[in-house]
Amino acid sequence: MSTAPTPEFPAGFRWGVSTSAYQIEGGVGEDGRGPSIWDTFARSPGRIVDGSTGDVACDHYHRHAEDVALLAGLGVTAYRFSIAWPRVQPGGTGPGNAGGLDFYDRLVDDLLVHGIDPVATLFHWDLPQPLEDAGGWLERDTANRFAEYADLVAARLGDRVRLWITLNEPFIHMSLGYGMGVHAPGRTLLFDAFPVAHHQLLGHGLAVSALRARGSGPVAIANNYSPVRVLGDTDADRAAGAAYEALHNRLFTDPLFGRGYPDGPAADPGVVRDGDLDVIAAPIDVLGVNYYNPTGVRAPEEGAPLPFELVPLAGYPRTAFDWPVVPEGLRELLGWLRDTYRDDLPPIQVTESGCAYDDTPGADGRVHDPERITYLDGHLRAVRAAIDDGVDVTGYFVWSLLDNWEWAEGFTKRFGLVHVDYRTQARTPKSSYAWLRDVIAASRGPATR
Ligand code: PNW
Repeated sequence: MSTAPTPEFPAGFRWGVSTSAYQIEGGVGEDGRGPSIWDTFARSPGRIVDGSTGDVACDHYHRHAEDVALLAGLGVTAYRFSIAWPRVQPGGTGPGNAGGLDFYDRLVDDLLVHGIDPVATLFHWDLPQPLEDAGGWLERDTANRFAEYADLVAARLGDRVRLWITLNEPFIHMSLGYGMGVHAPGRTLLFDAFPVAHHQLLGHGLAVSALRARGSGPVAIANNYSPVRVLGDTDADRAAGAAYEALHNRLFTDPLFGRGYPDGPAADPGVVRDGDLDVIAAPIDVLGVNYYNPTGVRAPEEGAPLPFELVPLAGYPRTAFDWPVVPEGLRELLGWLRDTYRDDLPPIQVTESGCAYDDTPGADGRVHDPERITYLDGHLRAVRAAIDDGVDVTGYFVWSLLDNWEWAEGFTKRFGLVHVDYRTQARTPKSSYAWLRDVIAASRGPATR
């Protein structure tokens, strides 16, 4: 970490933390919630490294008041959470479930009482199981169901949510969920998963219209991006880099800005119908950017199944996930978005940035996580540098408030600013929490506190 204080940010810069429903809520059988694909997936033997499920997770469903108090103590101006579709519309279609809607209604009100902007993600991967039984995102109708669900939520919360995020990381949901089978629903279709990309994007566009029709506040999508580092200097290496860039960085972004699909992933005319691209290009107010690390790419071996080979980047510190720590990659990425999408690009908010480390309480009960402080300091400097480069970045959300259930990794990866003891559910703010609190306070200044 640099010894200079973390730089200040423009007035009104949004300081936040992010979570998602299945990763923190628990309470899976309560108040009329229906099953999600993650309930099913986590129960299938061998899918989750520690054999755990999200049945209890951080028990946020019962401890939300304590968690909002932690947000208030941190001084964030926004909290990004996700709404569990199976909680508010258990069948994936039809009437809403009052018990589920009431939970989010209370959460939103509690945030507003504490002066925290509610930022609500509508889909963070927990599809109602009945929709998966009907084909999931491989089915076009799931896009229509998603818009109907967005309307239902907006009817209840639309007057108070300050930023809507339609989808979280549709690329990861497609690739790990439907391509590789590492996430729910556990399908292994590789490139045949393309309809999942189109139907998610179509659902996004239809949901934007539904939210607008309700007069709701600003709308965004949260994509994950990874700057591509081409390793090697042959034309084949560069072509591999371009192929990976099209898949990871452009497939879910070019169509948002009226550019259609990039070359490569084939836009099957049986899937992409007339008018769909106009629906998908409905204007958005903010682009949500989730950034973790760059990707090393080179040409594949002859006859390999993929048009690129991914290579771990050497020479960087690594997190407990073995992901390289490359703060300058965030500045590079923000510049790439500006240079690629130019006048079409709305303001950006970094909707996820964070790291997993093996944080354990010391003998004094405190949790020291200096690596996370170094990580956040570096990434905030990268955002500040991008703003100085002329990129319009209006917010930064840390993943995550709490240690939580990290999908296929179960409870083995701790991303939180707050440590969670999963036996007692005790929350212990880590040293990074105190550090970030001070950074936010210094940046916001006394007048806005
Ligand atoms: C994101 N990858 O997922 C999600 O939005 C969060 O729910 C998750 O907890 C967080 O990042 C940390 O993993 C990702 O394989 C999952 O590159 C996998 C990848 C990236 C992001």
